[in-house]
Amino acid sequence: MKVKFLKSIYDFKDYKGFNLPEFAFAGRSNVGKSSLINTLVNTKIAHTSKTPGKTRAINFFLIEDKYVLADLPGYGYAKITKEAQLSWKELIENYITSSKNLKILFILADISRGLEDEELTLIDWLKYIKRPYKIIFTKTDKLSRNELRTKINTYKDLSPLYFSSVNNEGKRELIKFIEEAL
Ligand SMILES: Nc1nc2c(ncn2[C@@H]2O[C@H](COP(=O)(O)OP(=O)(O)OP(=O)(O)O)[C@@H](O)[C@H]2O)c(=O)[nH]1
Ligand SMILES: [Mg+2]
Repeated sequence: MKVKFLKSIYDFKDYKGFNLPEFAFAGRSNVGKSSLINTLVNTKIAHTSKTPGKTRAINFFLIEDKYVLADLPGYGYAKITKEAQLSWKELIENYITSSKNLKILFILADISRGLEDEELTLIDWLKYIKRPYKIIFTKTDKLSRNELRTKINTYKDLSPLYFSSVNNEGKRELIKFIEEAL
């Protein structure tokens, strides 16, 4: 896949859009947003880390000269200052409410944790502002086949996607989902 880094923004006033459809990845810090982007495009273009709080800006990547992926900073990471937490929150919320090109917001959640308060609050808010979203459960490689089957059954009403950056599970389905949304 052809991929090019476009830009990082730390402040929403620096966002002008790219006149292309955008897909953004939100989720708790360390859930695997940057890893997912790298897996999707077969390139280590987004920075990843074992330490939560790695992605501090919104990073935009151009894919196949056709659409844009946005890697958002993670939420729910307590070890940064209140001030930084608020500025990330503001950046993410401004982006989600104001981007005219945002097609779908992907909400990533670790399959082992499931959906917690942060995810449920985000989903309620997206419904309220009428923004399309899709849930992606990450790190499916950490579960046994049986555990995974149980989870798939539990969450079937949400029609989520399942993804692993370790064994590429769900990669084709996610690409297909994006292509169909375009
Ligand atoms: N087992 C497993 N580990 C993963 C997977 N995806 C990511 N990780 C690991 O989880 C950690 C965090 O990954 P990142 O992709 O940096 O997470 P992030 O959501 O971008 O984190 P922030 O930028 O801090 O918000 C790294 O140690 C990754 O190697 C996965 O599918 N399976
Ligand atoms: Mg990241």
